[in-house]
Amino acid sequence: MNIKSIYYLVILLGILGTGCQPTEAPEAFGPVPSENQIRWQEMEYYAFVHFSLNTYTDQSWGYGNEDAKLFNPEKADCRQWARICKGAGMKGIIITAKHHCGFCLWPSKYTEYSVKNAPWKNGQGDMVREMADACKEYGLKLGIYLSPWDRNHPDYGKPEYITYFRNQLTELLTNYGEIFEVWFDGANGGDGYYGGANETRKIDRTTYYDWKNTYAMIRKLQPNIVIWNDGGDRGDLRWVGTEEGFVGETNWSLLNGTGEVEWGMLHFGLETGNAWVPAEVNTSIRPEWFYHPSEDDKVKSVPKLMDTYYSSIGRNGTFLLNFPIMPNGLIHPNDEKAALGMAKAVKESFAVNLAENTKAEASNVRGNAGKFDAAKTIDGDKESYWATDDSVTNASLTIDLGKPTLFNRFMAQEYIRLGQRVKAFTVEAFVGSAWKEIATATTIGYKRILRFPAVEATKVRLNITASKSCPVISNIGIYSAPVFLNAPSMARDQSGDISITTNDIGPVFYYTTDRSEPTTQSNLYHGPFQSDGKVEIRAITYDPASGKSSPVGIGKFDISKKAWKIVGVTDKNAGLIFDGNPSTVWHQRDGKMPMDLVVDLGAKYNVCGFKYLPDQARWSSGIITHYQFFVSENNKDWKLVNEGEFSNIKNNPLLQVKDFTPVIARYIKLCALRNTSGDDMAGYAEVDVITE
Ligand code: FUL
Repeated sequence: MNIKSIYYLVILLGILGTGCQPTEAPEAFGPVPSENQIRWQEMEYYAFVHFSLNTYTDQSWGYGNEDAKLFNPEKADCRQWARICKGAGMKGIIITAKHHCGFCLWPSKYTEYSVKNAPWKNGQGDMVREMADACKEYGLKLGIYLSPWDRNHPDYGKPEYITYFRNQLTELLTNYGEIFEVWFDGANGGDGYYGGANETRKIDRTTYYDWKNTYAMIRKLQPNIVIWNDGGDRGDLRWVGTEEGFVGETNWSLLNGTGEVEWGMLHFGLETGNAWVPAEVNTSIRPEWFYHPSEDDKVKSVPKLMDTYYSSIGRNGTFLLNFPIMPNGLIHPNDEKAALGMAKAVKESFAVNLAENTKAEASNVRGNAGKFDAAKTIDGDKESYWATDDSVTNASLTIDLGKPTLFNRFMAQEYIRLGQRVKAFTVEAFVGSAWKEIATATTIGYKRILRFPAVEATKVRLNITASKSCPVISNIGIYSAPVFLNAPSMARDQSGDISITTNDIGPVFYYTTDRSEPTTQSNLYHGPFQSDGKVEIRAITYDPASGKSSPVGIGKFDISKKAWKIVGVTDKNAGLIFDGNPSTVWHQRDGKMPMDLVVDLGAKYNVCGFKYLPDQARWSSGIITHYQFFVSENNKDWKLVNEGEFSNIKNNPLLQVKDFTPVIARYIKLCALRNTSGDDMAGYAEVDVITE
């Protein structure tokens, strides 16, 4: 190149650099998502289906010795599942190819414990294949749940099992087309059948599975996959520390790539994390993961599902909603109705983005070529964004709605390809002639949706008050969503007082005591009211302002606890286990495991079951996992009437309900054999009995 051409090149670069003022996009800040993680995050909402031998035994976790012959879903129809999921607005389905019991829904070459030895289709069936075909037909993606813990396999705990596990993974990731997500549950080691050994096997979850090599194998077989793992090694996605269906309001898509993960890190992410590990919120449409007929009337209502929507997708997570499949192989109509009801509510809520076709202005815009200006947040293009100069970490963006507009939702999205940046923001509305703060929040991430009481305003202002680096916002939405009231909750204390509560602000309650459907003509609730013995209260929440009412909430109470006493315990706090309040707890600590809780019911009853609600605090101590339950008429001669495990109680601390053949008893004894913390403590939020 001669001197002259160098001269012209310099001039040209000068023009490009200053004359047209093109501005470089901001540089990525901190960890960023992979293409697979972005594709997954944009799915937002997808399904789990739980189906296995548990479906036929009414269990949560199979022991591994259940008979494969039980599996006979005479109406099995994966197309029904896919049709419902599609109608519900979901983008994929993850099937429990193998749960902890070890039974395989596909005819694996490596075990006899599978559909090939079940009567279903004379052993010729393959549920994973049918699921894959149905997903294809309905335009859904397929995901696989393969439990690392296998309570059936004789080699579980030995190195040979890892080969078996990888062989199964290879079958699943090779023979069924593209798999978008693979799910490795963290429940691990413990007692099981293990090929007849019937023993307890402990493994070190940080080393046993050698995840590093398994991951490499997975990525080779399925280059577009994301890996979910709450076990030792970090996958591509993280659990949020609860199965109740919500992630923290502050939610960083970051974690450290190695090292121990505490509950708080799962729930809120880690602001300083060095790896992109976004949150997936998994929950079931019923309390449990597998189908139990007793839960047919416990399917989550549309308002409850909408709450979960806002607490997952609305908080920078994805939403993985489970359908338990019935023994006949179908999704129950109640579950279908709820899921489709939620889809309708989502559609209605976000049908019209009131920010579109309005004007947007920002306090600072990167460069002056219009490439990163405020209008990019309302142009409907997810690849364009508003960005400020590098040095700016707080800035505001104003949307001029042009006329007084009523709204109650605000949505913002960061352009996460450049990292997650925003640490805090507020939203203001221009009401009349003044700005009014309507919401304050922390992180945004891929998507954040805020809910607030409806406000009528001409302008809306997003103030980013703290950001790790210059903010990069790709989308803003303003919506007027219909409001759904939650069914009220009911509790009865030991004195017999029943109280009705809800999280919704402002409404009133109407209730009945004769099992009739409550209406606004029923009893108006003025505060706790007295009751005795068995009662069933049905109640609705009613909002006089909108004239809307909630679905019906049902509170069923058994015999009165007025005369109940804990035998041999002087600690005054012990009474908290009968106070009807799930958030108060008593820990019994003055003894060694096994530990007995003896209750005098004050009179003889025909007892046919008991209920145990564990401490509801996250990962608390003393949650009973294995128990025996005895009854007595005289506090001397005891009869064992029920024993077993409270499966999955650590991750999902639900009310445990156990039934047995009716027996006359005045005294009951719940014997805690083992707990989640391996120490000498038993914690109880509530204990109750079921009588005939
Ligand atoms: C849990 C398992 O133990 C449950 O049975 C269920 O599969 C759920 C999705 O993960 O931890």
